Amino acid sequence: MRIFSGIQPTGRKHLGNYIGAIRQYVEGQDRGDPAIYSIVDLHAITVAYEPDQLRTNLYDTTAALLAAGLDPERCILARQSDIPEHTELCWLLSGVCAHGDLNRMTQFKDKSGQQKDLVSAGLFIYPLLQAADVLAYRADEVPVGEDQRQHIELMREIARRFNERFGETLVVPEHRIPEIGARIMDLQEPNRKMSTSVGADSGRVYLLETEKETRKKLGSAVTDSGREVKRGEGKEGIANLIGIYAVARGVSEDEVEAEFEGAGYGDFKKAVADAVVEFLAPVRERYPEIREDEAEIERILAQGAARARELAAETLSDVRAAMGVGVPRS
Ligand code: AQP
Repeated sequence: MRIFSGIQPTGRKHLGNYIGAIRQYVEGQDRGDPAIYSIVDLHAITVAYEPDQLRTNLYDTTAALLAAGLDPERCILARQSDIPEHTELCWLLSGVCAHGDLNRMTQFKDKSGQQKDLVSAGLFIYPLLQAADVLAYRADEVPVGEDQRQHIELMREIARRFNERFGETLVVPEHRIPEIGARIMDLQEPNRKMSTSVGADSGRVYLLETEKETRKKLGSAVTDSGREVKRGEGKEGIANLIGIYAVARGVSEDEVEAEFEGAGYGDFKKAVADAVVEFLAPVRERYPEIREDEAEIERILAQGAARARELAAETLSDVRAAMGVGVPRS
């Protein structure tokens, strides 16, 4: 089974990214044959950004993934822009991707509204590049958080349409969305997902911040006027904390409710903070040493790119042949 997922080198990764995506990557590296993880720098240029900052963020994100447990000997870890097959396939697939489908993408609607100076064409075709990222490897499975469901549906549709038009060439991938923690909510506005670009810092726990900061944010997470540690109508804040605690401790949400029956919100929040601090401690401990060695990060990415390119080139050769593009195969 081939696994592929991409993660943007944008800003500092948060608990939502860790629970929804990164933790699944680590688990997938022994199931994947292979598991391919891409730091998708070409996606990050679709909104306003600084070139120097992009490079720094790329090292930060790669080091965070390694610190989280990705092992370059057990998976392929590569930088998207090192593999030109992604962008070539994006263009080739544009012939079977409906403009109307891209127009319906809710992430584009949300993100285009946030842009101050320019809504780039790249932001509009972002899901098409994402489809190319996955389809280039004929991946069977794509681990992502809930917010990516619509994009995965689109890439499935693109693969199906390609195969109908040009013959069976691409694999129609399945998403892998975690049962608990698929949508970690903002701690201050629990009706909205925890996000890199929207909301105050106090609403997101960063993967790499101090224990003190994490405790403070979880301690002041918005709850409700009730008392019971239970999920339910109007209890989005508590439900979010129940999900976070369940993931951090590796138990079910029902078990969390049973454990905290009769406890107050204050005690519960303290327990959540303890659990999250312990959950993230190994990543935080390993990170500084890994991040320091940029030459080693580049070596790992180059090794990953070489392996990834071999796989992507095979698909591209078949796609070109099926589409009647380029020199005919002998
Ligand atoms: N709140 C979340 N809960 C669970 N999973 C989440 N993901 C993102 N937010 C949550 C998952 O993280 C992966 C990486 O996402 P990305 O590469 O798109 O990173 P990003 O855009 O920098 O992160 P955000 O927070 O999603 O940014 P905004 O909100 O600014 O767009 C994906 O698998 C995603 O599902």
